[in-house]
Amino acid sequence: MTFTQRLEQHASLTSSFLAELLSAKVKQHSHAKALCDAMEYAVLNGGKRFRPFLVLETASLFEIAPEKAVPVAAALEAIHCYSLVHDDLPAMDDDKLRRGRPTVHIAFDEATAILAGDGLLTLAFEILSSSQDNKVSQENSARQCELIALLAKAAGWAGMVGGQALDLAAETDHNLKLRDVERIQELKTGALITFACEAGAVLGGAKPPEREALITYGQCIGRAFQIADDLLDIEGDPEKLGKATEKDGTAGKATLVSLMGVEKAKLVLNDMEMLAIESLSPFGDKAQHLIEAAHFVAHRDY
Ligand code: GRG
Repeated sequence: MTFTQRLEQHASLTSSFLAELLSAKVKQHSHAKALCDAMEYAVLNGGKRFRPFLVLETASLFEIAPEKAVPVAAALEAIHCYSLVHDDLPAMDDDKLRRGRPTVHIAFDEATAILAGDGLLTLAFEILSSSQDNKVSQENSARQCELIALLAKAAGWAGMVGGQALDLAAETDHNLKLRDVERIQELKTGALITFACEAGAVLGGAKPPEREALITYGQCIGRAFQIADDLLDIEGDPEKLGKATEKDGTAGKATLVSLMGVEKAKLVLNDMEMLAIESLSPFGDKAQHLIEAAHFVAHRDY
């Protein structure tokens, strides 16, 4: 199976899980139909589902079947989708197009978009805390609590939300150094990607060195993901990306690429790909799909 087929297979499993869950919610909460519709619109609209892929693949290193890991993958994707909805709002990036369609506040309205984001954030923790598979033994209960705490930290003020706050403040700071931008990106983009990789280790009861190896992999992939995103903002095709490009340059915003230059950024991107692949050495051939994922991140065009 090629990497793309594997990515699509995991995406479809995650999408089905979320679609079923959301359609059950629509039936239960028909009084809040616009909210439920907006949540569905935000989640079931394509997207690479790269973070769920990382959860399912890292879990599979420990023989955890995709069906067992999918609640964690879906919870993480719900948080990622919420962050995109809120990031697109007029008070943040003010974007009109996401995944090739009008953003949630354009398709619905601003208040509904805010609530849909809130609904998806809390849905993630509902999924993680009520997943039956995670409850069958005391050991699994401990892993479930650990996942909840890790995801809360990765998504919250000391992770993605904190990174977004620093990113907003950075818009008016013209003295930013490379280290400052790296820190912002580590939090804003890297924290959820690193969580995705550590989650597989937690689900699989990994030994400490295996868990460390997957955290390192996640950190390298996260950094590569952001450099690739900055490069796509300059060199990418808006139609393929399903969103506007050249936003950072127009806003005069410092990015990893604007501070390093395109050539150096591409070298660092290659280094991150290599370091990510090296970190997988404890897993041997079992990590083939994760090796391909590192390549995909560094060379993606969407
Ligand atoms: C509003 C709390 C809050 C956080 C926003 C995720 C984020 C933080 C902002 C999005 C802005 C952005 C372009 C970040 C760069 C990396 C990124 C998250 C890109 C989008 O992720 P993909 O490429 O998107 O995985 P798909 O659509 O494939 O899911």
